[in-house]
Amino acid sequence: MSCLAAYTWSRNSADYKNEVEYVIGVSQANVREAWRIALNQEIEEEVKKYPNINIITTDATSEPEKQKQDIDKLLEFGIDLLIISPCDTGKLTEKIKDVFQGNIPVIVMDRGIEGFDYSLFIGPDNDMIGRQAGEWVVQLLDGQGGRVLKLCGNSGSIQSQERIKGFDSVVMDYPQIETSTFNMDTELKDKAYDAVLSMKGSLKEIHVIFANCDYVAQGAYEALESMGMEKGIQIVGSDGLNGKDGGVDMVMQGKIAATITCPTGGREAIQYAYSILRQESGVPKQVILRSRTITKGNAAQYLESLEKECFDKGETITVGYSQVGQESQWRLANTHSIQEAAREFNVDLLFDDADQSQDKQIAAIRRFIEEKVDVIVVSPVVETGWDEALMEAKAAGIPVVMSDRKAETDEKDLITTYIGADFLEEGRRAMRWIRDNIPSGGKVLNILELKGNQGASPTLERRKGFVEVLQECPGYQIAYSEYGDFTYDGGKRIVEGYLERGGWDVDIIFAHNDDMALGAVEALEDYGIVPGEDVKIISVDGTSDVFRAIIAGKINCTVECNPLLGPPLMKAIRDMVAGKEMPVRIITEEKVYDQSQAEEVINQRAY
Ligand code: GZL
Repeated sequence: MSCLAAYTWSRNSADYKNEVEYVIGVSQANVREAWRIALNQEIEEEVKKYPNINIITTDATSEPEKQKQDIDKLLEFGIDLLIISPCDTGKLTEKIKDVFQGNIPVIVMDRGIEGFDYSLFIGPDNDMIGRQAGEWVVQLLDGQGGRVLKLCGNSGSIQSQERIKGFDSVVMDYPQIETSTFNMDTELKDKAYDAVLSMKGSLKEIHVIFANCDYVAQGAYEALESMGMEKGIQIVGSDGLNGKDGGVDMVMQGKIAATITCPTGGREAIQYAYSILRQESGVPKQVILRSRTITKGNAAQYLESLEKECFDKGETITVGYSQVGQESQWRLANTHSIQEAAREFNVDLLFDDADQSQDKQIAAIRRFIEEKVDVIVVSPVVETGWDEALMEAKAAGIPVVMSDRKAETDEKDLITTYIGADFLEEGRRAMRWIRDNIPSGGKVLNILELKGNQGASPTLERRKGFVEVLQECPGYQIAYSEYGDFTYDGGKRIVEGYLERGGWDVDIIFAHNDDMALGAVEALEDYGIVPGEDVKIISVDGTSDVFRAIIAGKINCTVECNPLLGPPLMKAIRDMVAGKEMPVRIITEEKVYDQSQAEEVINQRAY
């Protein structure tokens, strides 16, 4: 059941709360814009399936200060979980952090906030939406080039900026496409109408208008129509809402050439909220929703897909899983989690261990295709070189999921979903910990970097994130860096080699994973250097072995990288086979641990 706050406050809150097991507060930025109305409708529709949940919705009328008051009222009411679509990310971050740290689960929707002080983020990839719009505009201009007007409503908002940035990142590769921008401070249709009308004289050179939301696209169309110019200029919108005058409707009426969908996530928010309230395993940290390009050619089919009932018949699903190898404790825990979850989710798992060989992984993919599995999952040992094999899987009609590590492909739509960690953030967290806990004392401290295997996404991105923060910290430098392939022996070998060359001048070791850090510890001790004291050691993964080393004072910090991907992966696979729209990325929950809390948490560690 759901209601707007005004109605609820007037009732005896005890009754409303005691009627059900859970009350969820939904703090809306506003309930005026079409996209937000759609979000509300989706939440209310989904919550009908949960008789033990009531929701209370508040409307901040786009005012950050009012949204903070709304949150306080919801907390006073005694909600069990907060779903919030923030008016303004910067101004709500601290408030959301207070709620989360006050042990009320928080699901942030649509607009991301700084940091990770929330239970779950569900939203679109607005940069991707912009890129998809840019790709369609390039197609519309058919390589002939032309002039594009970017009509940007609410130009100060983060999602407008991300959409325009994504759009520009595509069209900038086509010098024959010239763009101009008209910024408006709101996304209102009438503002767009007046703006386009005011450009009458200069519209003759314009071939396409890109509107960063369908409301603006509608205003632009109506202005062009009033000047008899609607046939000469094509419009590409964003949001792709269905319903009358929504983006999909405008495409079907021929008013706009395309719209890029921006799913609201309302359904997923209630589904995950229920899992969080029941403390179920497998709830990720971020769910990034997929956007689709809707044109006259696929609009009807898209609308039909929305009506399709997704029902998991519980039948056995056959999954071919190509695993990197057995190089680390993390990998062993990851394999165990995948195999356990396969049994739990009624998945027949064909498991192949590639011993860190891409050739073996590609051979395994081809074997899975021959065996006509339902889904192929790959943990790619390196980021590139997958196009040919994945195109064969696509031709065979077998969806491919990337688990744990990412793959880059030239061809589009070869990968259905990525489920794993935010390696960039892991690298940033490692260097932030160094900055905050190892004062450089006016010197420049030397860092020895033990890297994973060359070309692997965790290797590339952990380094990139680490360096991003390092560049702001003049008291530190990477003095030496070498690939250790994520193995214990790799870490040991690099440190021994450095020691044997003489002149040990390293203050800090940053290891891309725990196994290499532990190998480094052995090498240091063999040379009479005290690890954790003479040399501070920071690693990534958070395995039990490293927790024991932290408690023994030999390692100083580990940045968690969750290997327990089995439950969210198998749940996503069952959803996909049942016909549900798959998120484009599912990112796992991760923390940072050091000597101040290692002893307290080691017994809770699952790997
Ligand atoms: C990270 C994973 C990395 C671990 C290593 O998701 O791919 O590979 O950090 C593992 O321990 O070998």
